[in-house]
Amino acid sequence: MGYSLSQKLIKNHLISGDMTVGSEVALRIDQTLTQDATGTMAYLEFEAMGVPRVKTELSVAYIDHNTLQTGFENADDHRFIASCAKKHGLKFSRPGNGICHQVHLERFGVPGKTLIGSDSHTPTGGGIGMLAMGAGGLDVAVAMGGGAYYITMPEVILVNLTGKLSPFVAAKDIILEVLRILSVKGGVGKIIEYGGEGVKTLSVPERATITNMGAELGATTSVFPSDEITRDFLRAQGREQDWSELKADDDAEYVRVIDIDLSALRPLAAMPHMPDNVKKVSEIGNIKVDQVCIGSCTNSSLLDMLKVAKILKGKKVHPDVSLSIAPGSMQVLNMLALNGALSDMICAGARILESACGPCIGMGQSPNSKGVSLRTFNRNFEGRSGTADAGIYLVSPETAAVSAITGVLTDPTTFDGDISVTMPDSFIVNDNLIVDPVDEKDIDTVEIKYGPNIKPFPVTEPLAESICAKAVLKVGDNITTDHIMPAGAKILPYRSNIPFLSQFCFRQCDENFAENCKKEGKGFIIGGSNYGQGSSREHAALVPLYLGIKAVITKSFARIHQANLVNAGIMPFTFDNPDDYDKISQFDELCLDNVREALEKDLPITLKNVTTGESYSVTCQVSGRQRDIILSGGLLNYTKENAN
Ligand code: MIC
Ligand code: SF4
Repeated sequence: MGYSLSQKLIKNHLISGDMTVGSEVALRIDQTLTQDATGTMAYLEFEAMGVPRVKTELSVAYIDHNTLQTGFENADDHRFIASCAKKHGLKFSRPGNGICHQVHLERFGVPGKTLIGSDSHTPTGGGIGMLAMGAGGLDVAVAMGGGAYYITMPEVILVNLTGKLSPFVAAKDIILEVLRILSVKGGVGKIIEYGGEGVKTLSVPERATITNMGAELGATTSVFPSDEITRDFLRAQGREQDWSELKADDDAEYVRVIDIDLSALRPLAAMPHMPDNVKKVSEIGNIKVDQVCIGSCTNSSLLDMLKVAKILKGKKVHPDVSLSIAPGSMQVLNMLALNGALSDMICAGARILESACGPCIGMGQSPNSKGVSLRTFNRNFEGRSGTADAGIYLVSPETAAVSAITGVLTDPTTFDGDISVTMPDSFIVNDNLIVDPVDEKDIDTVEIKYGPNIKPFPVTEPLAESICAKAVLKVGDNITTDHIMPAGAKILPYRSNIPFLSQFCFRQCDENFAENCKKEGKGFIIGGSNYGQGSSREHAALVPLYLGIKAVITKSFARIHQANLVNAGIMPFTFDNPDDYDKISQFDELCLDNVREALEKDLPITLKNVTTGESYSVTCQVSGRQRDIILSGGLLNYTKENAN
C-alpha cells in the first residue's frame, strides 16, 4: 500500500514512535512561528528553558494580534518579543508587516517542511504542502529549543475535488462545505488531505484559505499537494528554489473519501454562532446587514482583495453598512496601492485597516448591539467580536463585498460583472519590516526588555497522591477557548499577566467562576464533547491552573487544548460512560483517590461523587510521555527534570 502525502510528511520527520493510527509520534520541527498574543508567554517559557539560540532551520516571531496600542502594555510586549528574537536567533516581523499566516506563506513557507506555530491557524501552510500545525506556546518553545513535537498519529481523510468553481463561488465556499459535512469536531484526530483534478484549478492563496479553516474542523492539519501551481506561486515570490514536488502515492488509502464537485458548489455562509452552522446564502435570504469585515488570515490575500476591489469599483457602500477591509500583509497592501485597487476600495467607502488580525479577534470594529456582521474570517463564536448579542456570518470575500453594496446578505452570483483576476507573475517583495537577529557571537550585547506588564507564569507542583475538590463549573458541548479565556481589545494586552486575566476566565458561562475558584482554592471542571475547541492559546490552561483547577473531566477534548492542559499539569479525563456526565451537578464534591498511583501503574481510575455517593470510571486521555509530564506537574518541570 502506498502513502498519502500526509503520511509521507510525517515519515520524513519521524523521530520516534510508530505510525499506527492513535499512537504518539515525535516529529522533527523545521520551522516555528509565534504571534504576539501567545508569543510573550512562549518566549518567557523559552527563556526559562535556558537555551541561548533557536535550533530550528527558521523561527519567526510575528506581531499581528495586539496591535491596538491603547496603553503601554502591547508596545512593551512587542519590545520584549523583538528583544527575544534578536538575541535568540529569530526573524522578527514588525507590526504592520501583516498577519503571521499570510506573511509566512508569502515569505517563508517551504513545501515538505514541518512548521508549528503558537496559533491554531498555522495549518495555512498546508496550502503549499507543509505539514503545518497549531500548538501551545510551550510546545513551540520546546521545538525552538530543538525538541520534538508530539502528535497522535492521525487518520487521513481525502477530500477529492472535481470540476471547477463557478464565478463568484470561492475557496471559502469549499471549506464551508467541508465544515457542513464534517462539523467542528469531524476533523479531530485527522489530517484532511486534498486531491483530485479540481486541485489544479485552485491557486495557492485559495488552497491556503481551505487549509487555514481546517482548524475549525478540529483537524490536526490540512494539506494540499505541491505542484506546478505551487511552483508558480513561489517563483512569483522570488523563491522558486524552495519548491519541490509533493504528492500522494496513487495507491494511497484513506479512512474516508469526501467527493466535492466544485462546479456544483454555491455561495455558502456559516450562521451564528458556529463555523459548521452552514447554509446556502440563497437559502438564508436577504437579511439586513450592519457591518461587513473583509480580511483575516483566511481571506486577505492579494487575489481576494483584487476581487473585492473589482466588485467595489465605481460602486458605493450601502449607507447602513460599515465596511472595513484589512489586507493581510504589507505586500498585499503595497500591491493594492500601486495598482490602484486600494483607491477603488477607498472611493466606494471602505474603511481601510492596518494589516493585522484586527476585528477577527475583537481588536476594534465590534458591531453595534444585535448587529449583523458578515465577515470573511474563520470563527463566529458568540461574543468573539466584542459585542455579546451580535450575529456573525462567515462568508467569502465575494459575498461580503456584494452584500456591502446591497446592504443585505446577497448571493454574489446575482452580481453583474466580471471579477476574474490572475496571479501576478511576480509579487513585489519588500522585507523592510523583517528584522534579522544578531550573530550568535553578539548575543551578550542584546538585553531582554521586560515591561511591567509581564508577570511570572504560575508555578506547578508534582501530582498529589489523591485529590478531592468541588465541580466548580459544569459546561456543555463545543466549549471554545474563547469561552474559557476570552480575547478582545480590553483583555488581550494582559496575555503575559495571568493573575489579571484570571478574573475574565469563563465569564460568559458563569460570571462567578473565578470567585468560586478562589473561595474553594481548588476545583474540577465538567465538560461535554469537543471541550476546548478553537484557538491554541495556552492561557486557557494556564489561567484555570492559576485558579486551582486540578482536572477537567469531559466527554471528549479538542487536540491542542488537551495538550495544553497536560503541559500545564492539569489532568484531562474522559468519562468511560458519557451518560455519567449527566449525573454530576455543579458544586458536587468529587474525589480522585490514589490517582497518582493509578496513573503511574496504569490502573483503572474512579471518580467518586461524595455528594451523591456514586462512582464513575474515567480515563486520563494521555500517552506515556504525557502521563510523566502530569506526574511532574507540567512540561516545564518535566523538561527540567529530564535535563538534569
Ligand atoms: C484566534 O484566532 O483565536 C487566535 C487569537 O489567533 C488564537 C491565538 C490566541 O489566542 O492568541 C488561535 O487561533 O490560536
Ligand atoms: Fe488572527 Fe483571526 Fe487568524 Fe486568529 S483567526 S490568527 S485572530 S486573523
